Amino acid sequence: MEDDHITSHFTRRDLSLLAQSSPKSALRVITLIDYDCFYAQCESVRLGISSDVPLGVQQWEAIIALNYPARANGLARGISVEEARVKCPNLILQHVPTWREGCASWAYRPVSTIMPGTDKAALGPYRLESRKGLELIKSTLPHSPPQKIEKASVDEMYLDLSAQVHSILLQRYPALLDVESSSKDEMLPLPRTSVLNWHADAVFGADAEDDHFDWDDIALNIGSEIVDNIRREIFKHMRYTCSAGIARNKMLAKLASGYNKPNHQTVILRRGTREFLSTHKFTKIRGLGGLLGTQISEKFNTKMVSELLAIPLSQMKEEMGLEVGAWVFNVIRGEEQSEVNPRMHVQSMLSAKTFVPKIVSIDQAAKWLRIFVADLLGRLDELGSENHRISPTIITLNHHIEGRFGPTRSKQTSVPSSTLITEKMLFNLALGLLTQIVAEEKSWPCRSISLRIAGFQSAPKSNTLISSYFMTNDQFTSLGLSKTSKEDSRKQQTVESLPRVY
Ligand code: TTP
Ligand code: CA
Ligand code: CA
Repeated sequence: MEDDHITSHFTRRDLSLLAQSSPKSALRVITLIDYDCFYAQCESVRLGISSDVPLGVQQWEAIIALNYPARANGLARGISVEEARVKCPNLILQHVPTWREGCASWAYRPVSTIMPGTDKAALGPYRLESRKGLELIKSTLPHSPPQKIEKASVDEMYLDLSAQVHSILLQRYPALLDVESSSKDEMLPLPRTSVLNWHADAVFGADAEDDHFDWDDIALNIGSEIVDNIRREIFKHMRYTCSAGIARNKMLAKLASGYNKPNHQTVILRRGTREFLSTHKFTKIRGLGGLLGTQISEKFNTKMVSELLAIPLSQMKEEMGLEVGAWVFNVIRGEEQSEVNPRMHVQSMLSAKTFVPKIVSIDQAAKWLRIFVADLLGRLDELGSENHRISPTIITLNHHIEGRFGPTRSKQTSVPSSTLITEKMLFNLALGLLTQIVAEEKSWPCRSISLRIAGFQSAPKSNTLISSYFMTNDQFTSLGLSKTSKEDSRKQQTVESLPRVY
């Protein structure tokens, strides 16, 4: 046969690294799935509004999410409500739900009644949808090999599909099993496949003439099929569309997910990487969006990947430092090996409110403490699982007389581990802390108060003897949580008006 003398670029070692989902595997399959206009879709599905009607999600006077029909009318995130109404008179605007001073739970309220003085944005419904989507994805994937899913934000997740793709590869190409006995360094036979159904809307590198598909292409092809199926399931069960990128690492997968929005998926093959990256400004690359990206564009006087490719490694290292220089040199060539990390990294949670006008009494503050507690407990529930409840061991109250950038007084106490965590119990602890602060010096009028819980532990739900069932450090880590240390607590999750939480 014609291709008998041609071998794959990959070895049996590459195949076994794929089975282990090793970041070093040259055959890796990573995807990033991102919901299209997430909050806007949550609202249009909840309200039963057709997806072709322009819709935006409002928080105070800002619009924080817009669906694609609204974007087609020239609207972009950040536009004011007033301006949006002028540009797109048939725009439907839905305000995010709010917590309200004196009310026990968040609710969707008439927009005319929502005031920053009395309300606090509640993003629970979006987090809940996000969580449902994650559970659905888990249910579409086999349990073995173990699933590797990283929730990267409220509406996106990375999946390392390598191990699953490996099992499918062996089922579909049983000849690969025959190389089981050969040396790890021996080149694999080339796949005898010249036509592939890509299950994708764009594939970079698929049309290279005279080129044979190799195992990395086949692996990404299988990945694309899995992702296509996941997206169909999400639409079928939740009516949400999402976009996805499928590639050999997180950086390419993320960039590819945004290539063809909405409701499309894009595959980047090795030989298509350069073509794909050259169409982008390097500031779009994960890790190059911030200060580092600015430094590079100033140093080399360009924003385009294509122009940076001309800079030799030695010069890149000289200008950017050895490590950063090497990283940049590789990443603009599409080489990157960061892991898909299923840990949630939640070390603490904060609920806060800035008061306009300032509040003047402990009674007023108490109403907000109730809201903080309800907010935090709702989020704790989301962190737990069917069988385990997560509880904090430390609660801290911060009092900012002039706002969060002014002088701050804090009090902290431990949360008893032997009793059930209830709203009442946390509220009493918080109120006790505030009472201590107020007793020490003049505390009113006050601009802002926040409540933080930390030191999370996990306990089985059905058991009343909670304290004897606390997990060991290792068990805890495997759950995706880590014990909080002083060091850790600096990297906290903060949530007030910014909806960007885990
Ligand atoms: P994104 O994924 O950045 O945006 P999107 O899903 O609305 O639109 P796209 O189709 O382009 O992916 O953010 C997800 C949600 O997070 C978004 O629906 C609203 C919220 N969000 C904010 O509230 N403020 C922000 O600045 C950003 C970027 C997002
Ligand atoms: Ca999105
Ligand atoms: Ca996103």
